[in-house]
Amino acid sequence: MTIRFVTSNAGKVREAREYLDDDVEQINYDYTEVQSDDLGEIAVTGAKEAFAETGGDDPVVVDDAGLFVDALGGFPGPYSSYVEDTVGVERVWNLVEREENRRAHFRCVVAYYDGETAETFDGAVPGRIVAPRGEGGFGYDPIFEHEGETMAEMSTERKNAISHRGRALAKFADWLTEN
Ligand code: ITT
Ligand code: NA
Repeated sequence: MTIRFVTSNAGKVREAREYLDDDVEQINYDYTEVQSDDLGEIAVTGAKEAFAETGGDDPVVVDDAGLFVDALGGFPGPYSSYVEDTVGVERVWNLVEREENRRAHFRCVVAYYDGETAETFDGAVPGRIVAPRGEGGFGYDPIFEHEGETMAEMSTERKNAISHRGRALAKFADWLTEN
């Protein structure tokens, strides 16, 4: 089976390819991101729209993720993409730099839709915000540290083993095998 991963983010596709046995094809379709605090709702709505608008029979997957910083009341959360594009990750570190509590977590929801069945799979990973380190990964990876390493310092395999997306992909892969 081919899974059509609807995203503009090649980093997500790289991680999914390393995780899933199925073929993963990137589809650059810009689905509507509904305004919601619920990553699952955003992803399912996007998956249904992408399936309807792009044609084709292969199932689609949409992945909605975000960084939630405790000391900032969960910011940037659902606005993570906008914040990365406008202020950038270095300045998110600057916002947290003087805080005593630098805890944060990443969340990810993978939504699957095949024209009939819609399913979501989620994952989260705790960590802390640090000064940028590392060249790998993408997005907020350089400022997100988990067990002593930033996600940008990890191999894709290591990131998948512990990350929000890896956990969501693991549930998704189990579900695919059972269905
Ligand atoms: P698509 O919506 O096209 O899939 P996107 O990069 O905008 O691509 P999201 O809205 O899910 O994807 O991502 C929200 C932000 O969080 C965005 O700035 C990403 O770079 C970042 N992000 C998502 N997953 C991440 C990860 O595993 N590590 C670091 N940053 C991540
Ligand atoms: Na998104």
